[in-house]
Amino acid sequence: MTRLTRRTPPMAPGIVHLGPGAFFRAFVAPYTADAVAAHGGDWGITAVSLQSPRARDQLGPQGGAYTSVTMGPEGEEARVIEVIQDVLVAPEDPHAVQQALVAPETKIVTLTITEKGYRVPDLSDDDWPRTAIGLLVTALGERWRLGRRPITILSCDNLPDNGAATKAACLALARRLDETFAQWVADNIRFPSCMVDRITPATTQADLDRLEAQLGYRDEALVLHEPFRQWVIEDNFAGPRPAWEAGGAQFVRSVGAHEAMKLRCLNGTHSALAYLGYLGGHEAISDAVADPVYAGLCRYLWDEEILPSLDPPEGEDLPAYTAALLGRYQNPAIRHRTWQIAMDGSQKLPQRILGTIADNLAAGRPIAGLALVVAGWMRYVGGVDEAGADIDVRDPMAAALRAAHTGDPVANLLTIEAVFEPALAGDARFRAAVATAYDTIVTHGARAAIEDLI
Ligand code: CS2
Repeated sequence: MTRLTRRTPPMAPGIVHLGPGAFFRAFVAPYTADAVAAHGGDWGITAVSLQSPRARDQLGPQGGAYTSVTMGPEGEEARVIEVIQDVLVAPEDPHAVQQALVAPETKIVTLTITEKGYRVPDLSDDDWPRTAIGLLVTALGERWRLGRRPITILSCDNLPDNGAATKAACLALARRLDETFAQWVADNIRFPSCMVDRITPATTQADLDRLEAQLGYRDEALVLHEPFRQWVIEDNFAGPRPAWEAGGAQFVRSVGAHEAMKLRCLNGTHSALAYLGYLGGHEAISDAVADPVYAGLCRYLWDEEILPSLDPPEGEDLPAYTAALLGRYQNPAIRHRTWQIAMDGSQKLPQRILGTIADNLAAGRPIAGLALVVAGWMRYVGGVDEAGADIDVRDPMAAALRAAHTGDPVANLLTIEAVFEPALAGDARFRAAVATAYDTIVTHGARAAIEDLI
């Protein structure tokens, strides 16, 4: 079968993107294609892989072209996206990456590097220039020395205040290098926050084979995603930007309320379904919510514990938002594995679950449901499922999490300050709720523990 190849001429580059995985291909790139289709502009994307050569091996032979497949309950729709102009692999060619970041035509750097990608590297670590923050700050230093125009760095990861978090990480490193430079970064580089949303499961080999038969060509870089997408962006750019509103992006003064709604309602229940669903034997989100107990868990968490913690963002109706979310989870065409969402829980729990718990405790509201999610995570990271089989726990802290499973795992895990703030970990109501939930899961199983709750 023939391989997909690019049909349109190259576009002049304007964006460098770090982390060209499935979410980028299902989200930032299609929005950019919409912007260019509607309003033109030199917004070709230079994609940079920070670790593996996979994206380059997939996209390179296709000239950067790939297919974005919308998977709806009523069928599929394929669209070829051709905004990626080049794919670089940072460990292989750090010089080319720096050149792209420093190039005068680069106006925006977009990031999908996952929660753990924002770590501030240690200068005593030889590897620091190869981390995401190291690459960015090195390039900003070069732009500063050369008097190049300021750029915008747009984080598209699921972190609260992702712009401020990126700025803080870059400034922390820049200050260690040169105070004057750090001040230039603070004064000139813009770091807008944004809320991103589109459910995008990892593409499997079986997906590639099935779509090849349907499309009539082979596409190694293809991505599958749900029809829904939402991008709310703080209107804070250092220079020109693509007309992403052509694809429906909203530009607003402040995205905090949107971010909290999405992280707590969607990602919070996603993590709940990931840990408790995996333990209950559910492979995918759609399988879990087909079980009334797990759908009931989502409704319980939203109605009793999450919505009361939120200020509704302008233009959003929270009960309608969560009702639509359940519909999105039920989409049978999307097989989003609980195991995939369970990854990196130590990096995800604080903004998805623990902040809501802290707010509820402060306001005297209930926390039993969210405490059950924390207990589900604790049970999961022990690395053994309810049938006694090993769980492949993927987490930067996996070894420490596993090691905590001797004696009193709940008490041990609560001492990990990178996950649990001491004030929360020390709250007797929280400790008791998590300990009770953990015992119920261990004794009766995750599903029975949910039935008990709802
Ligand atoms: C998921 C998210 O993998 C995960 O942790 O919760 O990737 C989720 O699918 C997206 O945030 C949806 O926008």
